[in-house]
Amino acid sequence: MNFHVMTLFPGLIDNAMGESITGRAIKAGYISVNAVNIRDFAGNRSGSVDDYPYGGGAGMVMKAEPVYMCYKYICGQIQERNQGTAENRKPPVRVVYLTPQGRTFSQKLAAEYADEEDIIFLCGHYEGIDERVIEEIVTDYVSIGDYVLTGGELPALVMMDAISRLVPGVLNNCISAQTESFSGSLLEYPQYTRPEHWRDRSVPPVLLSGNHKKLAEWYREQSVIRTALMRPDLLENAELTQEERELADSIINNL
Ligand code: 6GU
Repeated sequence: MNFHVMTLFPGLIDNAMGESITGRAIKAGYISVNAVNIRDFAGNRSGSVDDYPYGGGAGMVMKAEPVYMCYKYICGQIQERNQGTAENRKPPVRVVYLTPQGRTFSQKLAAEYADEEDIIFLCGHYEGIDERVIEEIVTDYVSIGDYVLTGGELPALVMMDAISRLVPGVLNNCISAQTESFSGSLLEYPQYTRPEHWRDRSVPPVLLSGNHKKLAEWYREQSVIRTALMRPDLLENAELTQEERELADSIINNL
């Protein structure tokens, strides 16, 4: 997976992605991060990338041409890399514009993006970007939730994090990406580590039993209970047995 990010703050992207699991995945070659500074394509000595909005109003708008030149530069990099390979015959790379006006990001969309070879993110700042370059290059409009941030960098980082952990090899235990929260529409069961007794709380005895069948049943039951308590809305799309459905309903009806 090759992430490309058009941004005015490439340091924010590189520094965040360089840490923890994504940092390790970059070093190991499972993912790459190419943060490109839109300011490098300002095409004037002052390096200005924004201007006053036509029609007036508060704030500044990012100019079309620097964004377009930045996009063309990244397309050139991708094309050069794919020269003479089968990748060269693939459909055009998706360009994701981070905007609170977009569709809400989800685990399903993360899984869809994880299948792509390249993704280009466009991070806006100021009051927005000249609509014409958005119309020209953007394929996907994505938001990370119903609140307004100062720019698209944090949303791009959120998305890259969620996508990265679905790329084969990034997590050392390949089943953990699947079994965790949201895959299968159930939340994750609670986890415990040593000591067995902490203050006046003990680890559930079943976890010490070593009985794998009992353990699997307990994990599953805890996931159902937890989802019913914390996110009953998720149960609509969950695949539950008759027994599990009754357990969930009894929890919801007793709230
Ligand atoms: Cl993608 N961008 C901005 N600026 N604010 C947001 C967002 C994106 N998603 C939620 N809030």
